[in-house]
Amino acid sequence: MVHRSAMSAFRPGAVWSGVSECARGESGRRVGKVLLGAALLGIGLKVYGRYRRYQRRQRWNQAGKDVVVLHQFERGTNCPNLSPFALKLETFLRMAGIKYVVDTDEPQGSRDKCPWITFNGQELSDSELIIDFLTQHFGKPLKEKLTPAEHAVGRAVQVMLDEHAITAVGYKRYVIDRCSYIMGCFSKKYRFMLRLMMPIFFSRLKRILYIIGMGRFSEVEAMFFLYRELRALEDVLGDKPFLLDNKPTTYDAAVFAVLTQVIYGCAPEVERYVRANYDALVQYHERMKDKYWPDWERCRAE
Ligand SMILES: N[C@@H](CCC(=O)N[C@@H](CS)C(=O)NCC(=O)O)C(=O)O
Repeated sequence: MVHRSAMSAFRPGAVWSGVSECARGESGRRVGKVLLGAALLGIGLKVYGRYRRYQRRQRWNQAGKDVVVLHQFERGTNCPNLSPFALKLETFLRMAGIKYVVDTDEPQGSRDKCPWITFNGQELSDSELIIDFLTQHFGKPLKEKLTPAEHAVGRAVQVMLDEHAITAVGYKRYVIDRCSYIMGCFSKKYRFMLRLMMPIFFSRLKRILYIIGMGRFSEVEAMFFLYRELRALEDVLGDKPFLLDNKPTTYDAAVFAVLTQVIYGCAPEVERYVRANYDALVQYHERMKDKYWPDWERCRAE
């Protein structure tokens, strides 16, 4: 009964005439103007954004034949990149001697992930797919001589680090420590943006890490996983100078990038613990750094 009387009280015609009467009044006209202005501003910004996007692409397409435009986040204050995937790709480009230029205007591409590249007018994303593509394109520039079993070990180590160890680092960096250390590792611009977006950024990341599973562990448990994986990495490395061979292979790019995050981009106590307990990994990291990042100090944000 109540429902029916409420329905009969609702007359669309009456609502419309109320609205149009209001719109004809002085305040109604003012609201209309504001709404129109906001809509025009929105359209204008969208058109301008598209134009800037088009201009950027024109510029990137002129980078030169076979020159990679590497789109990634800005440099960190104590390491070249706080994205392990971007650092892996940039390290690979250096290892393979592929010419590249860096862009930080649009660090996330069509899949909304960093890194991505523009290469001979083509856009590609995902560090693994990009490395595979470039390896084919440049005719296996690293000249690796690995057996299928060694490739399998390399792949397993890489997945362990890229898909698991790094989630423990992210959990520590952003959720457990609530960005207290990592904030200072970002460039000025990113620090400003992160502070502005903190509540949204934090709750999104917390939810993602919870869904993945890492976010359900205590700090002790998360660090247990991380350190156990570093020990496994050290066991695979053994006495060799590089992960699988006397010469670096593609897998070393991934190992180096993740170790960089662990040592330089996680937390001071983690860095101290790793330096005290994983000497072989620290020496390995130094070896890769000296070989491929002689300009490490220059590749740092203020
Ligand atoms: N599988 C991808 C992972 C890339 C990735 O997750 N990048 C992170 C930065 S470390 C990112 O773009 N995150 C932004 C987001 O997910 O919104 C790759 O290897 O390139």
